[in-house]
Amino acid sequence: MFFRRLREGLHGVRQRWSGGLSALFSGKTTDAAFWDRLEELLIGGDVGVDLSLRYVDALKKEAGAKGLSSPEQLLPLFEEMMVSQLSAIPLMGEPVTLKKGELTVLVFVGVNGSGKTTTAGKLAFQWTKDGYDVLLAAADTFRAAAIDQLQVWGDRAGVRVVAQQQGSDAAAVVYDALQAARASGAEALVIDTAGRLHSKHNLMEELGKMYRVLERERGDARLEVLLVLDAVMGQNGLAQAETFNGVFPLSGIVLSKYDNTAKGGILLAIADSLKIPVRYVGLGEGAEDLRPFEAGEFIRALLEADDPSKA
Ligand SMILES: Nc1nc2c(ncn2[C@@H]2O[C@H](COP(=O)(O)OP(=O)(O)OP(=O)(O)O)[C@@H](O)[C@H]2O)c(=O)[nH]1
Ligand SMILES: [Mg+2]
Repeated sequence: MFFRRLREGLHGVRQRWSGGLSALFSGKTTDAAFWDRLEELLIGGDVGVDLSLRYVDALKKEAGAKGLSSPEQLLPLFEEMMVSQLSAIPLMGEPVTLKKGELTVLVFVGVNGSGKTTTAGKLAFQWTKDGYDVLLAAADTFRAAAIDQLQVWGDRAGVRVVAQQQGSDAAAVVYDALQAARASGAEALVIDTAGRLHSKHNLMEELGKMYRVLERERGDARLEVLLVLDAVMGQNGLAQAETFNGVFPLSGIVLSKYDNTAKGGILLAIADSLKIPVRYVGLGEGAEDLRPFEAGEFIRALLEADDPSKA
């Protein structure tokens, strides 16, 4: 089921990126044109210039060392190269685990509309279903609608939402929510924050303030910070990850909207330069549409021939 959704979600990627890759790897020779085209497809797929060149070099070397000359023989090597690059990062594909009787605080950050509130709602729903005691916090105080939207998820999950008035200090909401979580013995405090441009200094500063409150007040509660990245983000995802990580050290990424048109290469670039693991993928708007990321399947689906009978 998961794989099928992932494959459906990856349909856009395959068409735009690996449609070309699978055609390339079903060709006859690994001549200069082959390597140029590979480089071009990788860069076009948001892998980034630097990493694309390194992949091409590494694959060339392996091909030479092993005496392989047909693209078909190189495909599994290439796949393995990308999978092991992702898998080498600690916590890659690991969902956030809760501990019975202990508090885990989970904060969602990201740019406007990336899927923070939805992902917070999905996790609150799933964790409640798994028998954990969960609390939601509406630290997006910019829009009244944001609080209402989280409340809808709270109602759906049967989870209390800690909120203040629209326009109040987000760090104060975080402080209140932390006290409430302690007082009620909650095992998860899931904090939704306002969407903000990573390039807007004052908004990032507000996030920094939330971080300082959490660090100061959380005691022995565990803190997890997930950046929600919209799958269609492309190269900009790397800049977002870099900036957010500088303000609120990230423990992972959620790749949302993978059921829509999606580009995957940016994950490789982020993994390469920032070593931040992808923990979840969002595959729709429903409460169940959040799954742990799976590096092997992700890369295989990327590279697979676009065979409609399997989709
Ligand atoms: N198809 C699909 N839609 C999603 C997914 N995640 C979120 N959405 C939709 O994307 C839109 C934005 O999601 P939100 O959760 O409101 O995003 P946000 O980051 O909280 O947005 P702001 O608070 O405005 O910054 C909503 O219409 C969601 O239903 C996903 O995995 N798949
Ligand atoms: Mg939101």
